Amino acid sequence: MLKRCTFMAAAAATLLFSSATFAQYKDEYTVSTVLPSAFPWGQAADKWVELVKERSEGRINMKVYSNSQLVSGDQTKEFSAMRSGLIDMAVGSTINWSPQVPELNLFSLPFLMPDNAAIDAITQGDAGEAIFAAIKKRGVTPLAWGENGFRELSNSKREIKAPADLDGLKIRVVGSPLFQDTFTALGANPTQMSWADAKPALTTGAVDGQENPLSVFDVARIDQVGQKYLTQWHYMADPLVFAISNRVWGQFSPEDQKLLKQAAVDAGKWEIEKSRSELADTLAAIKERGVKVTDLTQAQHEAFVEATQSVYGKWTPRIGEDLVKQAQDAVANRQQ
Ligand code: X2X
Repeated sequence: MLKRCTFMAAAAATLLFSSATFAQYKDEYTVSTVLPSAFPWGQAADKWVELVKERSEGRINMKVYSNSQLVSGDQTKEFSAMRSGLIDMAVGSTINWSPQVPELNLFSLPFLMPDNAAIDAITQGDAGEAIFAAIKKRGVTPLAWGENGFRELSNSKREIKAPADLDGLKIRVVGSPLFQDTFTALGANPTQMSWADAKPALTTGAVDGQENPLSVFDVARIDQVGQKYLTQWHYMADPLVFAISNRVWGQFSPEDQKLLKQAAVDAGKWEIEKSRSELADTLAAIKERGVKVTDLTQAQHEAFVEATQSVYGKWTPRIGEDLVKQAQDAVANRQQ
């Protein structure tokens, strides 16, 4: 009898201890994205959800809410909503979170990263770690990297081969004021608006052009709204970050934190490889639909680099001198 009582007391204590340490899990965790499942970005989120469900044997359930619907279409509010716990998790773009995390503007510095190896050298090295620390400090726990891709320039008016060709063109941009500065430096007329508003604005001709990765141009059929010219200038690439609100993160047991993180790492790797390997086919499909695709010569490329130098002067102090230097060193020393 005594033995039995002791056992029951111990069992009760264990129960009490575990429920005090880890709050009851929610039936479902919200995962915010801008782009839905037809795009690599949405597929990255889907993969994360699937891996977590499988590996937790259905204990942890996540549901993707795309088109920034949890923030009424305003993608630049996603980070704040996650920080405050209105959104549990997200697979978000560095561009959209840069108003709240100034360090994320690093990736938007024009022509910082010439190729995929340069992106990887930053995200997988010390600079990437410093960026994750900056995100964590602002209330969100970053778990892994994904990729939206190199952003190319399209417009309805003319072929763009030199900064002068951009003169006066109205270009839709998103996110941080850095984009205003880049496009103003190039002589264009940038207008900030959400993705939800972008296609209608292109359709009515309220704007002449936009910049997005080839996969986005292709899947969203941007050519159908009069975007006949596309310049592959690779001026920047926005990594995606798999992340979870600090408030929610603390409620998971250490084992489940590990599970969530590993699933994000695996989903991110899968998505990055997939989207990079699909790029050539995507480009071919875009050309086939009659879009005039322009590649720049080295000299033409240099003219764009030159014209956007002022952005570094203004934005390096805001991003952090050390971080910019760390990233530039990583790019210079990258493995090809
Ligand atoms: O709005 C965009 O251009 C998009 C979909 O690429 C981002 O969310 C950064």
